[in-house]
Amino acid sequence: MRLNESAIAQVTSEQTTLLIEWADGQQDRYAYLWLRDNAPDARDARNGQRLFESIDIPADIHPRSTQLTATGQLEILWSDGSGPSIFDPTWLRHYGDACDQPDDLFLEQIHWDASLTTLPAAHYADIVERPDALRDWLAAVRTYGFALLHGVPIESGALLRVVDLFGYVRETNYGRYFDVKSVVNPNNLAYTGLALSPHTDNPYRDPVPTLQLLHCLNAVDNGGDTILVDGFALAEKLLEAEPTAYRVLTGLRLYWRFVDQTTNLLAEAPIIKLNELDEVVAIRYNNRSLEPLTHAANAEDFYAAYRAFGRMVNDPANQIVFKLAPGDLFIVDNERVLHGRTGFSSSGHRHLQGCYADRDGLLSKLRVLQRTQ
Ligand code: NM2
Ligand code: OGA
Ligand code: ZN
Repeated sequence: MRLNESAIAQVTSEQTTLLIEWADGQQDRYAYLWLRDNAPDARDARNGQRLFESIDIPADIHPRSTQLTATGQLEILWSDGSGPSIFDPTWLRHYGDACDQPDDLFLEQIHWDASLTTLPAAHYADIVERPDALRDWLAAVRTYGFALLHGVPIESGALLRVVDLFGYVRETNYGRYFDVKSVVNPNNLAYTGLALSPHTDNPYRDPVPTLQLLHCLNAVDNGGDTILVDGFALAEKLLEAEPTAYRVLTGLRLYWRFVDQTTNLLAEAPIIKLNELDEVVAIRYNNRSLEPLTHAANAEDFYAAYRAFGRMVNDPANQIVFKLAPGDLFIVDNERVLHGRTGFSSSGHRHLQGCYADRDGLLSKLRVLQRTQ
């Protein structure tokens, strides 16, 4: 018989912790406060939400008794008269194996550059019909920060049906969705035939939309090619190659703005955002919308760092370039992957439709699909 590593061999009550010795010899300690707070009986069985106020647990809470049930579960009666709390050993073992973050997606984020030749892609009909195909497509968005979709109906608004498969549209001053084509009096350079160097959208919003979709309804032969760049890969390279520039771009407060007749959006954020563990969590990069530096005299360091990052953004070795055909769509994580396009003649009839959505909804859908398959 296989040794069940997450079988409890022995339990010892210590001063403030319970020591569990597992069948494979591993030992783990659990604070009594943690056990009381996270016991199954602390939660409503119908929805899993915690029923009591954690701050009301007596500071000196400890077991009145502990015992192993016939099925190997750990049962605790508590000093304040509460319980029984019945713990599943596999669940306990999971927390014993010091897990740093509750990432239950189990998907590695793979950094890429121009050498990524097989682009993550799926067919619209497949992700509509098959939950496993939808799961794989959403997983690619997590892994690579983007994914392509072929065979989307060439109809106005069809991109909303794609969003409906995993989440919710983020409506903005541009509408629920918007037409990206050359117009006479554009309020945004996206609505011209100009090239757009790789950027993230809407840096002037707080929070920024974390996903963007662009759907091609009509393409032109010359120009209008799509460019994608992995901003997380660039940040990693910058730290390695130019640590001073990295420090400036992670630390310097920058302002971003969008103004038109009815809108005046302003947000403050660095180009590379780090979390408390100094991990890169978001990239914001859009030269069209960057406000003047507030310290006009101290611009040297900023421009040196900006140049270093910008050179990487525009280096073909970091870019993947492809042409969207009518019925193609791509989705990007707008805090990770920069997108852009080459210029095209504004007399042609290139026509994309775009919209924004949010990553939390996509990851929620992905977890639900992982659970049911
Ligand atoms: N549009 C296409 O973030 C930006 O300003 C890029 C956004 C106008 C919604 C363009
Ligand atoms: C945009 C944009 C790219 C394109 O609308 O935000 O970047 O291919 N468009 O037109
Ligand atoms: Zn854009």
